[in-house]
Formats: sequence, structure tokens, C-alpha cells
Amino acid sequence: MNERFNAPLAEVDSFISDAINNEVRRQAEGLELIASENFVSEAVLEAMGSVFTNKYAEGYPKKRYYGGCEWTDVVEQAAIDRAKELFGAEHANVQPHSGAQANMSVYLAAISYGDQILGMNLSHGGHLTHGHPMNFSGISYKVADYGVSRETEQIDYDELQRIAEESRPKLIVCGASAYPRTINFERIGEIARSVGARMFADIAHIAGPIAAGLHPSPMPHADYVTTTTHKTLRGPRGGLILCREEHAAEVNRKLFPGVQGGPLVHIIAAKAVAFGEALRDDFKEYQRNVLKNAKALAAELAGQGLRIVSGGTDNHLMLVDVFMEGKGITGKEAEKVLEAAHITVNKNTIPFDTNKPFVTSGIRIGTPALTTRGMGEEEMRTIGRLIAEILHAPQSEDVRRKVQHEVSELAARFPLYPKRLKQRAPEQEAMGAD
Ligand code: DSN
Repeated sequence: MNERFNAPLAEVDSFISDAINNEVRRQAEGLELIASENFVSEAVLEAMGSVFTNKYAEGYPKKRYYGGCEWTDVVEQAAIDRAKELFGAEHANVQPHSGAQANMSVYLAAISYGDQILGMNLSHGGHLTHGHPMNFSGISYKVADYGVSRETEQIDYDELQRIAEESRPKLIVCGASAYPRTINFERIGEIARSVGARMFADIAHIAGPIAAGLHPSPMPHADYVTTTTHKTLRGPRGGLILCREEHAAEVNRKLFPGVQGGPLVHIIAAKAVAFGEALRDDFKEYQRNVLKNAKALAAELAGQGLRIVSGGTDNHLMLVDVFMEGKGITGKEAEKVLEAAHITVNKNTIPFDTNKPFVTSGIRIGTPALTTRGMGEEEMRTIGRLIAEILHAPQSEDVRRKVQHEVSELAARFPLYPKRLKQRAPEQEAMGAD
């Protein structure tokens, strides 16, 4: 065997090793407020970096197309059992490489090419895979869409009922990527049944609060539920499908061989670890803190004169109208100036946005990642003030420097991945990652 085979990455490929070290520093030294991101535990990282990456395992536990799956079956079955327990589901498929692939499998299992679907408009908080014309869902199916009311900026369920009666979908898709309010899954289930549609809930953003019992679960109402595993659920990057036993065989067939080939067994092992973590009481406490922090941050931002879409938040995220009908700056500019101060958010359309999707009037802010670091409501008030200082003086280099300094001090008080933080070589320091 080549002697480099057992050498550490830094010796084999310093270019990539340096980039990884710089990313560790970026995550540790800045404030991560992207609502869909989180920091996984060392245990989850260890499972992701395991030798299961070497394994082919098409099929499902005990029914594989490859030999040598004894230990693969152990981890996949553990992931399935833990996911079922976590969400009270009859069936779990833990193989989707991503939320989009989980969603594609559900469409293939539930309806036929060209059928009518009804999903939430992306610009009102939905998701690409819920029927956007550029996505497979919009390309493959006829799409009707619903959104939020102009007055409340919350889902108008009566309007949803009306659109469902008019469009007669085979499948109603609910769940969102930028919706700060509680979703009434029970009502959507009633609407779906009233028009003879199946119900599909994509809970990618709110899986954590749902698992912790802090948001109503769609499980009793939906035919299919999907989620990603890396957002509030705090697992490895990937997807998960949950459904009743009656749909299990079809969902499994559509995911493999319908959409995917070999599963990512190292990721499935890490999903099992993350689901195990999520079954613990301290995960419930964590989720409670995520929601408390979101409320505290939204209140501080509102107190600092920024407009919070829908007036607040019930979950882990908020949408902030930074444009304010031209009195402020665009979401694109806001994302850029905040990033320059080491505060990471993403630009986001707000309902009835007058700016283009790549420009936007809003930013989306979430608290899952910083709550994982142990930050609480007091830190959220500080962060709200810092964000407002930047947004109220986006051109000021003095303000940027001052805020960046406070960000560094705050981040240093809540260490992240201390064992992974490597000292940078002097020449890297001189080039500066900041
Ligand atoms: N990109 C994800 C998010 O940020 O919400 C959705 O897929």
C-alpha cells in the first residue's frame, strides 16, 4: 500500500486541509444566523467520516444487492427505528441523499406525471420542490399555488380551501422554507380530504420543534412527510421520508431504484447518531431555547426599528423587511454588509416583494446554530442591536469595524469545535481569511 494512504490530510493535500481549517475558523469566529444551518456534534461528524463511505448497499436492510452489508444493516435499522420513534411514524426511509430527492420520491409514489398539485408559492415562503416552474416538480406536474394574506402575512386557510376546490389537486404540498408561523397541518389535512387529495408535509425547517413536541405534528394528518436532517434536527446533510405503512413499499421503491442508487451509508450512520441525540431530553431543552431565542431576537430587531414580517415568529426563524418600501436597503445589500461584519444571514423575498428574487426586500434569520453554541436571550438582544447598527449605517466602515470586534468577542465566549481549531501558519494569517 502507498505510504501516503495512512498519512493525515494536512500532509497529503495541504490545499484542501487549509480550506477546511479556514472554514472551521469562519464558523467558530462568526455568528451563523442562516435559518437552515446548524452545527452537528463531534459524534455526528465522526460517524460521517467513517469507513461506511466505502460501502455499496443498494436495497434495504436484509434485502441488499451487495454482500458485506452486515454492519450496514445494523446502522440503517437503528436509523429507521430511531426516526420512527422520534416522529411517531409507522415507516421511515432514511436513504434520501437530500430533501429534494426525498420529495421527488414522494411525488413519484403519490401521483402520476402531469397530475395537478397545489403547493405554497416560493416567494411567500414555500420551496423550489413544491412546484416552482424551474424545478422538476413544476416541470412534471400542473401546479396551482397558495400563499399568505397581504394583511396578516400568514397562510390564509380559507383561501387555500378555495384554491383547492378550484384546482382539484391530487396532492397538496405544505411546509415552507421561510415561514415564521405555526402551520395548521390539521386544517390542511381537512382541506386535502375535502377535495380528495393526498397531503404531503415537507417539515424540513421545523422537524426539530416537531420532534420536541413544540410544533403540532403533521403525522396524524399527512399521507407523506419529508424532512432534511441537517437543519433544526441537527444531523448530517441529508433527507428522510416518513409515512404510514400502507405507503411504505411504494415510497421505498420510488426512492430506490426510482430516484437513487447506492445509499450513503456513512451519512445514514450519522443520521442514526443524530436521531439518537434528538431522542434525549436535552434536545427538547435545546429546541425550547431555539424558539425563545428567535422571539427575543425578533423583538429586539423590531425595537430597533426593523419590520418583522407577520409581526413576529412562532418558530426558529424570522423574516426581516430591510427594504421597508425603499427607506432601507435591499436584502442583497443587507446580506453583504452583515457578512462583512461576520454575521451570516441570507437574503430572502418577503411576501408581495417588489424586488427581484436575487435582490429581495428581506433577510431570513434563524437561531438554531447559535443556540447550539449555548447562546441565550441576552446574546440575542446583543446580536439584534449589532444587526440593526449595521443595517442603519451600511456604508460606515467605523460601524463595521466596531460590530465585527463585538462579534469576535461574543463568538469567543461560546467556543465551537475547539479541538478542530488549528493555528494558522503566519503566511496564511498575513493573507487573512477576514
Ligand atoms: N436551501 C434550504 C433553505 O435554506 O431553507 C431549503 O432547501
